[in-house]
Amino acid sequence: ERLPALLAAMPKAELHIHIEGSLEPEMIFALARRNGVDLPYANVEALRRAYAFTDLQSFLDIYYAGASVLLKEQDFYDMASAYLARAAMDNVVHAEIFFDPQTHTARGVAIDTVIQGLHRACVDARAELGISASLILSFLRHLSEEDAFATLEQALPWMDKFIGVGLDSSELGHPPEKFARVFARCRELGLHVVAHAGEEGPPAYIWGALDVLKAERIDHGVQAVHDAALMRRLAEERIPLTVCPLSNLKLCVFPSLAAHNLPALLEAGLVATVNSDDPAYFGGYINANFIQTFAALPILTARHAWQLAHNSFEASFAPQAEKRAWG
Ligand code: ES4
Ligand code: ZN
Repeated sequence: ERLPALLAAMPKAELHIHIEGSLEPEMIFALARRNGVDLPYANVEALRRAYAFTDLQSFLDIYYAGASVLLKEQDFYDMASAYLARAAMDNVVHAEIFFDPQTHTARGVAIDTVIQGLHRACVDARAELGISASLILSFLRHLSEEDAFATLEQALPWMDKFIGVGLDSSELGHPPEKFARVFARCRELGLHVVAHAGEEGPPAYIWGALDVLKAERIDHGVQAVHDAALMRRLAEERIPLTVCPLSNLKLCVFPSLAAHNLPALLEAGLVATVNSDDPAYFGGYINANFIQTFAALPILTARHAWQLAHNSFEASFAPQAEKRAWG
């Protein structure tokens, strides 16, 4: 079978990866030791055993606990460097990486520490791995819009080190409209804007992300299939969806990969992409997402593989010339 080899070897862009979700249990324990942070888990195996999620919130509780070991600039550098080295092995040539500053500033870590460490890893990865990497600052939607504004304010001196903003964390009960003003300000500042919507939330949240936040891409968006008018809108405006199959499986959005709607999204002509979301927690990096999804859905062929790789470049915020060179 040559399809897994093609999926692994094809150059691709990764557009939906939370850098805090790339923190492997081994690195969590190494950083805990280095920084003298106490963890509520005895060892790596005990932590891994806690990775049995039932929904988004059950994951987020453990994900925020894992991030508590990140204190120094070098910690953020080491985390992002490890991800970029791993992504390069999967033939990722371009990555747009979410980071959650509020997860760190709430613990007293300066946003300068976070951004400088992550940015230095992106610069070094280009020189050492030939991978291009950009950062997207993501607001936590379970916190207030006022808190998001304060975070944007703290990030202003570092505006040249991130290309856009996103919206993540607990979706249900926190619709996009809650962040209308701060996203308007981000657009005025010339930042790209994306938002998680339609992961667990209804199609109305995807409409809100498009109409109110003016999101250029929708992260997840898999609930769009329940709204025919929305599907037409996404197809006509070529609004990309950054789909994360193993994330959807582990958070019980779909009962199995065989039940995933990626084929329906592609069939409807949407600019769907495949991404890893939180690879250390969901059991695989981007190539594992491709290979396991294609194995579970034999309707997907080499033609779909090419389409998904092509979509990942079209959907990226890389300069037009680079997108064309990648294909
Ligand atoms: C996330 Cl899977 C997912 N959904 C929403 N917010 C997130 N932050 C990190 N992973
Ligand atoms: Zn995500």
